[in-house]
Amino acid sequence: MSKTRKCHQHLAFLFALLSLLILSIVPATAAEPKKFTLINVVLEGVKIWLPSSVIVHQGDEVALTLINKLDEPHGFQIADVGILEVVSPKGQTIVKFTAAKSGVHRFGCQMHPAHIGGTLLVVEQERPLKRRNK
Ligand SMILES: [Cu+2]
Repeated sequence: MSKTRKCHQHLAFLFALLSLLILSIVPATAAEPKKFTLINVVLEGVKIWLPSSVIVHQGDEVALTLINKLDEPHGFQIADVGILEVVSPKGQTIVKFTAAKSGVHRFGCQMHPAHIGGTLLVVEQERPLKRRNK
C-alpha cells in the first residue's frame, strides 16, 4: 500500500470520527419541544378541552396536539401567546410556540364562549439567588 493511500485512509477515518462526534452532540443541544395532547370532549352536554391545565417552563418550545372528537369545528385560542386555530370535525392539528412569557395564560375555544378551556401555566426558570438591597 502506498504512503499517500494510507494517509487518505487515515483522513477518512478522522472525518468519520469527527462527523460521528458532531452528530452525537447536535441532538443533545437541540431543544426537544414539550409535547401535550388536548382532546375536545362533551361531558353531560358541556364541551371541554382536556386536560384543563398545561404546565411548562419559560423558554420551552411547546407542541400541542389538538384533537377534536366532535362533529363540528372547534376553536383553540391562547391570546397571550398569539395562538388562534380552528380544528376540523374529527380532526386534529398541532400548534407550536415558545413559552416566552411567564404566568397564567388562559386557553379556550374562540368559537363558543360556553366551551370550557383551561390555563397554560408558564413557570419562570430558576435563577441563582440575587443578593437583595437592605
Ligand atoms: Cu368550541
